[in-house]
Amino acid sequence: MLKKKEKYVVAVVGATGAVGNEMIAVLEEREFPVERLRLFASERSLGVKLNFKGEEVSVETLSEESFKGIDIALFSAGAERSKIWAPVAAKSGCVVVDNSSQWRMDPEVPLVVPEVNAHDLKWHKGIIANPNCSTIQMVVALKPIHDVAKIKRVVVTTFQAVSGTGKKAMDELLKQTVDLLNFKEIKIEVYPHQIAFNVLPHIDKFLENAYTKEEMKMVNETKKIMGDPSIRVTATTVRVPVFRGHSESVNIETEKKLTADEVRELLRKAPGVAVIDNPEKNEYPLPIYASGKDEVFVGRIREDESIDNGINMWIVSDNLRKGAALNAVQIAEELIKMAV
Ligand code: 25A
Ligand code: L14
Repeated sequence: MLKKKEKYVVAVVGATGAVGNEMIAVLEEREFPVERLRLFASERSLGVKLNFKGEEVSVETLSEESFKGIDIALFSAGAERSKIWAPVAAKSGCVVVDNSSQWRMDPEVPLVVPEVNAHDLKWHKGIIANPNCSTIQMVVALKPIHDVAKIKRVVVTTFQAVSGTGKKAMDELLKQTVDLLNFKEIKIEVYPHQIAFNVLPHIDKFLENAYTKEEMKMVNETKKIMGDPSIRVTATTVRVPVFRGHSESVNIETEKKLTADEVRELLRKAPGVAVIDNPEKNEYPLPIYASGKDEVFVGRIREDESIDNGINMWIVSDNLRKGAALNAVQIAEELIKMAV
């Protein structure tokens, strides 16, 4: 458990990555009570200095002793690193908020989106998991609907930005685009196919059931965060040549009938949600506008005319902010509210 203090020693593990960078920015912007910031990455980044509140902070490498004196550690260095280092950190009394997929489905680890299930933080044992980016933005919009009308089934298709994969993928999209426009040969390294000017129905690895791991994360994590294993979810996750901001086409079937107006009303009042739904003015959520913002944007809200109690909507959010860094910092904010 976190001890109440005026300011906390905070660590970012994976500080030089796409999500780690954003974590540092979000801690600064939200004026998180940081006594001292410690930054960790691999040996590749030794010597790198990153800016926090106008001061340079040197990147360190991890060792068994690293977590001594650290109160809160935000991890985003991939599942392999979290598997090894999150328990080491927790053992030295530090509370870990882990962005990787490593601990999310562990029954001993709460999986938290503060707007949906902040109450689950009460039972943490030193590690708290930050959900998958596509799942986070979806459940923020689903929760207020589920509370009044009980969602029976969700059918979701995602349109995911390359920044979810990390910096290398962002470089690859940029480089392929420039090379193609200059009639040069392209290099394909990060994804199995060209990503520039293309759409890939493939995120993370394929599993035995023919779904991808990303798709099954959406299925399983949604049930765990919403605390309702009866919600049926099916997902198709797709990579698109967008740098930042995941978009989702979401169809839901509810037990109780809701009109599109009722859904808009519910979502207008929902924490963390912004409704943009004026089709007559061509206004709907777009990843280029969601980029750099904190909200989960919802639009194209309409009744599914093919079933009795169905709603279609379009959900967009910045995958590096609400989908990763912001959600992790919000979890840390909840933790310090609960500290005694
Ligand atoms: O292992 P996984 O689960 O498959 O996940 C790996 C990828 O997922 C991203 C992450 O992006 C990583 O590439 N990622 C992880 N969690 C995510 C989430 N929730 C997520 N993406 C979205 N949502 P990344 O590359 O932007 O960040 C990786 C960070 O982790 C640091 N790191 C690596 N090993 C570490 C470590 N930190 C501590 N201890 C270790 N042992 C990593 O630091 C980075 O901060 P770095 O020093 O290794 O990277 C510095 C720069 O080098 C680039 N790079 C990465 N791999 C290679 C590389 N360059 C050349 N060759 C490589 N093989 C990085 O892009 C970074 O800019
Ligand atoms: O958090 O977009 O499980 O490639 C791992 C892969 C997030 C997105 C996770 C990607 C993800 C990601």
